Amino acid sequence: MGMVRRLAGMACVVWLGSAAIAAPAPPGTGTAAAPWWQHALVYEIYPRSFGDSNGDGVGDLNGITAHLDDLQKLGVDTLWIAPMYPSPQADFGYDIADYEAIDPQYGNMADFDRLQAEAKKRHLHVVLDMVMNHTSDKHTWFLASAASRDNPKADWYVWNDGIDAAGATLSAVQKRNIHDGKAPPNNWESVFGGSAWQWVPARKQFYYHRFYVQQPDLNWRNPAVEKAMFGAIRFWLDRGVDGFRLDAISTLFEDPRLRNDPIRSGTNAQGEPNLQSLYSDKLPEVHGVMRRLRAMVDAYPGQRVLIGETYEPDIAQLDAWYGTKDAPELHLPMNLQLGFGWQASFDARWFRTRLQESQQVHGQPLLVVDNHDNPRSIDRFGDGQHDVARAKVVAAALLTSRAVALTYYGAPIGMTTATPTRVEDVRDPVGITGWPKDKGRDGERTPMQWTAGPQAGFSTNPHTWLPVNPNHVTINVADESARPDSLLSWHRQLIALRRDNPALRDGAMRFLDTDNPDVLVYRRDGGDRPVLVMLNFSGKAQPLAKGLMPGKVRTLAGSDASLPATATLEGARLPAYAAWVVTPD
Ligand code: TEU
Repeated sequence: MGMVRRLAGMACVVWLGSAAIAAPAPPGTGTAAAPWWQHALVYEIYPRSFGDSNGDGVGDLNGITAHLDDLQKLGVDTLWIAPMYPSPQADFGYDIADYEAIDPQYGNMADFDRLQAEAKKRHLHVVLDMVMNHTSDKHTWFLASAASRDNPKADWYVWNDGIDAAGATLSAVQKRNIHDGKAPPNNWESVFGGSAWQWVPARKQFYYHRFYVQQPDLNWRNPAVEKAMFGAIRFWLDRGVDGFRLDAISTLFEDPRLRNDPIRSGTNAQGEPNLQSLYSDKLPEVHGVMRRLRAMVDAYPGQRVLIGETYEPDIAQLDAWYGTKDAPELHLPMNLQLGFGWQASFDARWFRTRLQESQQVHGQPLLVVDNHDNPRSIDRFGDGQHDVARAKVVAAALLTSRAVALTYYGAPIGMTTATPTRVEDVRDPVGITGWPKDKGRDGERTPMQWTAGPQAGFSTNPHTWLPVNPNHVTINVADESARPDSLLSWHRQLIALRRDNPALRDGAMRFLDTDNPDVLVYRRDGGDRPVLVMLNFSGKAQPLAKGLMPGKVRTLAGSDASLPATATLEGARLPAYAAWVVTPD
């Protein structure tokens, strides 16, 4: 998928030192020295697919509210709700038609206020998705902008006359997009295929859309755009939301000269040449917007947070998103390298290197291994035979590292990717145009599996927007809650441990036995007792290195039934695909 290509060329960096140890704070709260989000466990909710309260086959806000107790039981403390604003749903909400309202198919503002109030009662923070790069083509801003060249919003989007097609050197994508003798100004391609430029006869001009044609890019060089978008953000801050996940944040600006992006080798799923987004991504001006946004958000009471969707190929480039001490930017840029780097695999060396690097940023790290754009990690890291055992190892790495962790609905129960098998069943447009090379993102967006009953307890309607995965009869919250050895119980155990154990909560992270190709070992030092985490990524029992933790140890969490309650590590073996977390007895 996109990010796998984008992360090509990932650099190797050596871990330099250990982190400062902050004082523990009660769950869900923060102090000035250690704001709540430094210990957050974020849970991404895709509102279409979480809970359907009105039986129309599509999830809604009341459906989320109805399941807050389940989330509290799991132990997460922060909900990121993917876009629930009015939208034609061309990109399932990432095409926003009104930034200050709720899509009627998801409910209304009273439902949102209730969701937020009920969440707060349970010490759950609410983070909204904010799409600043583009709007829907049905947003009134764009409708006005597209009507003529001289309306008050004429310059709110990225418009261009194009170039004379005759005699110009054009890419194949440009050649297919000629109107009134004009070709698009450059070779830029939409992330979802085809030219990134769309002709509008009323203006006799092209507009730029990095994503779907229904998602025109805003012109961030126009100060009125920043003012309007910051106004929308304030609308929600005033309503009490705890922060935002900033969508596609790196692409706000385009090269003022609109130069051609360099061509890389190979073709994308749509059969077009791969481009390097040199002139259409990560322009330096974006950092100015981030600094101003941060200043605005920090001025609000109550520690609001900015989380960024930051696909970066290496840790230095990720670090830039934190800004500096004097000019801070994002609180929590997402580290998507461990989970989605193009070489990501279930391998001790991969996890060790990426976890080591993850600690090298100036602020608090945030690790992500699942989201609504990628096949589920249980499939990406699984081998088809030991998927749950491997998923337990991945969960342990995510939840015992010194990082804010982000998980995605369904991941804690091991929901699998259910990619459509027939093109006529695909809902995500990129899966239709890209079929069969790119089957789209429906597979990771199927309805949440609550029970073994009809529609997995998601809806009373047999026709849900995406089909319920038949494996809900075994993979569901109700059954897994009752099984102590389930993936869900493992998550609950690790989450509680991470919250209550001072070393896991705040302790420095030190890697041991660092040449071991099979077993990843690290120590967390904090409070009065260290914690040792041992993860076997191999399919064989592995001997443990000498001197990891001398004396008798007590098991805090063990993913394999054969692991003893107490043991000495000298001479002990770690079973295949086992995760073992211990502390001195
Ligand atoms: O994704 C931005 C992004 O980088 C995508 O190109 C991503 O790599 C792609 O979806 C993978 O197939 C964000 C949202 O997460 C995504 O759902 C939206 O479609 C996109 O922005 C446009 O808003």
